[in-house]
Amino acid sequence: MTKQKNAILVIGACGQLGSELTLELRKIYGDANVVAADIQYPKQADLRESGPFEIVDVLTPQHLTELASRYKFKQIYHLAAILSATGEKNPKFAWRLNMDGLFNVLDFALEQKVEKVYWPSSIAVFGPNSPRQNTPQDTIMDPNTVYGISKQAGERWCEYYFNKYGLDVRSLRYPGLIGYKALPGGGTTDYAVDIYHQALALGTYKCFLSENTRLPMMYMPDALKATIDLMHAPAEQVKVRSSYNLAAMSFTPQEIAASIQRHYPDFTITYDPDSRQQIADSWPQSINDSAARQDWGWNPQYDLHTMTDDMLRHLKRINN
Ligand code: VAH
Repeated sequence: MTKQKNAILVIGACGQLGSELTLELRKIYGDANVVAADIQYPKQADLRESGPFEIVDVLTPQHLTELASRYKFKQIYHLAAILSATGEKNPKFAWRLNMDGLFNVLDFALEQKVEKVYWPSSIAVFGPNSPRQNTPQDTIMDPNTVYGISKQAGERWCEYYFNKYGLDVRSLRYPGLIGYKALPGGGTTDYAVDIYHQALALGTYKCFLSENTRLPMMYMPDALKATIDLMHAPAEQVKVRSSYNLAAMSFTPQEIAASIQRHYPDFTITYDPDSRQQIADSWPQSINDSAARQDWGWNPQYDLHTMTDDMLRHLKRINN
């Protein structure tokens, strides 16, 4: 059987980032060339119907080698992971999925001579003793969630596979990501997506973080642009092989509520912090992403109000 050449594999394609990144990559490389993979079939029709889909459990290497009998992959985007809040409920599995999944993909990419691998890190790699304002690219990192520990360890391994084996692995430390196409799964920043849905559905939102909890955030179109810009950058411009700090904005639940009230003056928010408050309090409030700006021209397009305007416009369209 002849293999399909120049294929791109997206593992974790049904997730919040994966479902949007897969569609974006299909626009660039052609629907048939971007293989979406996850442990379950996508619910989203556009993701399901726009190109190939494969059931892959990244903890089963045989799933990957079976794919390699039918596709020659030139790029792999490995997005499957357990996020911060869910990870604290099942720490050992979160470590196993986030780390063994990464090793399986890195080794598969070496075996198959994949040209480039993308793997997402997070601002969760920083911890209580990291500088909280304008957090530098290189600084104290003492993450205290399993998710953050696995992302910090994963960054070390990505840099090791680059230096030791020459594998072109690239990575970004995403802030909280906000999009209208897919719901987030188990993160501490998920409130910033839920609030828009609840504003339209109920006119009120009960926030699981306190009103002044400032966190770095980013609108999904900017996250997609950063990911694709990094992967398209010439290798010599990619000087950071652990993971790049990436930033767009920082805001509090009170500020995002005020942004929504520009459209819905009667919208109300209440606060009922839960265990995710401790996680948020261990993270930076703002990020220094000068390395990404200098090395490959990173430049975000959305701020809080332009994001809110776009989110509400799309959610109203989808819900009507
Ligand atoms: C989380 N959305 O909340 C992810 C992200 C910076 C936060 O890594 O776990």
